[in-house]
Amino acid sequence: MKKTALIFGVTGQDGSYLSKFLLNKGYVVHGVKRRSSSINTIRIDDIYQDPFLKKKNFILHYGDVTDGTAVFDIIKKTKPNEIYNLAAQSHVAVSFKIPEYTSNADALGSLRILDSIVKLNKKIKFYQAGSSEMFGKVQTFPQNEKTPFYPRSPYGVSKVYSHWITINYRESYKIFACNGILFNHESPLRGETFVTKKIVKGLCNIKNGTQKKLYLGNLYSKRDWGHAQDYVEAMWMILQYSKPEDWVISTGKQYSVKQFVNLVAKYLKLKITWRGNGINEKAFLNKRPIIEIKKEYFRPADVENLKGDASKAKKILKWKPLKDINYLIKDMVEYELNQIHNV
Ligand code: NAP
Ligand code: G4F
Repeated sequence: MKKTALIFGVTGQDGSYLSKFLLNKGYVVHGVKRRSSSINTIRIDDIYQDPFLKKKNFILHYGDVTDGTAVFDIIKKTKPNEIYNLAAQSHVAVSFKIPEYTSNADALGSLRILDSIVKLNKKIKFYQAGSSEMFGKVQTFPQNEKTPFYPRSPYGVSKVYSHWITINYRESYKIFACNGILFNHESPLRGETFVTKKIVKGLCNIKNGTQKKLYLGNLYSKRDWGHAQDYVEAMWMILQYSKPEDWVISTGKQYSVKQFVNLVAKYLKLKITWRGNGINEKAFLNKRPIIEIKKEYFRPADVENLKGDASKAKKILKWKPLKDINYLIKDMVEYELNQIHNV
């Protein structure tokens, strides 16, 4: 019998890659999308199936993790073997602007799913999309499953709640509920306001002459950036392991935002030079400033120094990241240049 998966957050970056990964494995995939006044399914257009087809293996349902009735009804109707909770207001800076909504979706959303699992079928396996943002003001370096959390945003705090409620339901009701603690992962499908996509798109447009300047915030923040395709495979592996546990997924390599800019510029053969300090730091191309710093892009509290230690997943799950930062940049830049040339 084919396995059935249910993905909350199917229209997002990871939802799109995970859907394709599971379809390739022979799963029937159900996805939950939010009602929206404009089309929000662009990332899954290539796997969309006519709802009137008799034999479908990719089926979409309207729902929202802030709506407990809908969550319960969709799980009841789709009877999944595995649930992946990827649904979240996932932008850290935005979480400072809409903290209450972020908490409702990112903290209580997971509770609503877990509680439905306990009421409907305790055999359903559950994956919670945890984040390295939970480490926040990092207490050890690099960070692994034993590193204490110190979240620095409403987003991070909400994800810590989801982490612990997942463990609490696992221990209380003996369900197969797992946390992935994933470090930043990017791709051509990354949302346009996250820093990697913003840099890639901005520099491609500058090279093409259709944008004059790119405005950024904290250039010295460091991240452990991987490729989303590698990371969705880890989500699946986590649910195939014999026991429900919690797992750090990362590359173990760290770059600053400024280094990421330099790597993208180099790939595009843009010879940029940096001058100035702090808010006045700028990148120049042929004496023209093309990157400037704006205080509006700094966060009330930032996470400055993330680097993961995924030894546990490497040793036990035999997971390893196959795509390094150079591949990631090539993939993102080539996609962006294609978009520009196809307009
Ligand atoms: P993303 O591109 O922002 O996708 C988030 C998904 O959640 C979208 O499908 C979005 O729908 C949906 N969503 C938002 N609010 C919802 C709600 N109230 N009810 C139902 N669905 C809702 O994020 P991603 O990068 O794919 O990340 C997937 C998950 O992993 C998120 O939970 C994120 O917090 C977590 N995570 C991401 C990373 C990373 O580096 N990418 C690292 C660690 C953890 P719309 O398309 O309608 O907005
Ligand atoms: O790309 P970012 O917005 O990602 P951030 O905050 O690390 O969050 C992402 O990764 C988390 C995993 O650790 C996920 F849980 C979360 O859902 C999301 O996917 O920012 C990265 C860094 C930050 O320190 C930020 O201050 O880049 C810095 N930055 C500098 N200039 C900027 C900008 N970030 C954004 N978004 N835009 C800027 O102009």
